[in-house]
Amino acid sequence: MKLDPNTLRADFPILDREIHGHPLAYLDNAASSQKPVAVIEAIDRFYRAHYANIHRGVHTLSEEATVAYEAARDKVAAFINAPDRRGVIFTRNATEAINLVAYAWGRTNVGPGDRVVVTEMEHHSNIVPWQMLTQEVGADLVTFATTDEGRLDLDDLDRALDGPVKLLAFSHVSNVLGTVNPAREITARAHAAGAQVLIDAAQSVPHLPVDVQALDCDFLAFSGHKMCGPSGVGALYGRPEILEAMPPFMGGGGMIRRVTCEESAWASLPAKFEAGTPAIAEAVGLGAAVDYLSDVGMAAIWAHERELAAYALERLAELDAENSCMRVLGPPAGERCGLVSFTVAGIHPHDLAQVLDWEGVAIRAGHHCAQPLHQRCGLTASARASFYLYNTRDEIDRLIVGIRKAQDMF
Ligand code: 7TS
Repeated sequence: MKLDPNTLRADFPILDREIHGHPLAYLDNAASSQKPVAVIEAIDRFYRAHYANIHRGVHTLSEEATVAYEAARDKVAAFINAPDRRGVIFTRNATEAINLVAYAWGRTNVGPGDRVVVTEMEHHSNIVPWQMLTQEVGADLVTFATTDEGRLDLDDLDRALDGPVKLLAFSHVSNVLGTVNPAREITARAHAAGAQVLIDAAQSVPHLPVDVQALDCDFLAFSGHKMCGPSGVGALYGRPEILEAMPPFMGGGGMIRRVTCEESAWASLPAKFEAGTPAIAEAVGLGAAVDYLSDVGMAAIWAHERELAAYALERLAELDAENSCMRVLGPPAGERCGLVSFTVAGIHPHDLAQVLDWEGVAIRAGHHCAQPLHQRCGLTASARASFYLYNTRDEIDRLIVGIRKAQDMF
């Protein structure tokens, strides 16, 4: 079923805001998404009626809070088709999920001379933890290339995997190029080379149906705040047998079975990786976000966003046809998600974002936490419009009008 963004917009109170006297056109969804009433109310209800700490009280509220928190885990597990709920660990965000793997798995499984492979199109969250790990243990960090068209260079993957490679970590969808990477094929090739695979799904889980069993990945990381959920909660999926074999990430309450003054024994999964009081209400909110997205339908959301991206590319191409002013990053419409990064000749992306803000149009400008990719593109910054289920063609038209205004000014 096709979704109707104009109906869905009524679910998002913030979209009623005016910015500098204009209706808000929120086109910065790759950075973070807005929240529907269903999520806001689920959090409100939880704090008003059911809040207590979890997994420790015998009193009623603690039991209710525990049930709500664990129900959210079941929802997240079903959403990504995890084979086992014990493989879903709540973290603060995708960044923490990746760091969990880099510390707990990496420092046990990666040694001197081993290789960790990443791609040139990664977000800093999927580069820096691997730089820290490989520098600490004396392993090599190897990058495989991106083509001029903004695709992963799969021919270069063989070179990158040819060695004692322990892990391949790559993004399912690029937050700058919008490229949807052939994740299943890449994962299969890494497995054939003896590596384990971490997929950074921060830009895919919110936007398209993601199935960890079909992908066959070993780890998958994402954030709640980009998928209509609250900030402060995200998730790591890991194969339970791998998570079982890993030492904990952080020590503290909740992750132990038994503690003496000398030593401790770990709790079973998933508690082993959830030290301390977690983001309880936020997890409940993420569960509500999963329900909301599932009700709308991920296939419909994906189709809508791709349609918007195709329309945006078409409109940007019109501008370019007038005076060759545009450079659009990434592959053609059929191969990308609902975001478009670009530069406009003679206008710094930050100035463009400023002019657009005066028109009520929110976009992001900068390196989008992907400096190596921008260097690869010969840029220091770009402008990015990123779409979600509540965006409309009309908002893209306003983006184009805003770009024209900026061109008149500069
Ligand atoms: N991986 C990718 C591919 C991302 O796009 C982001 C955030 C992250 C990881 C990190 O997510 P976090 O929730 O842990 O911060 N990307 C962006 C962006 O493109 N603009 O702002 C944040």
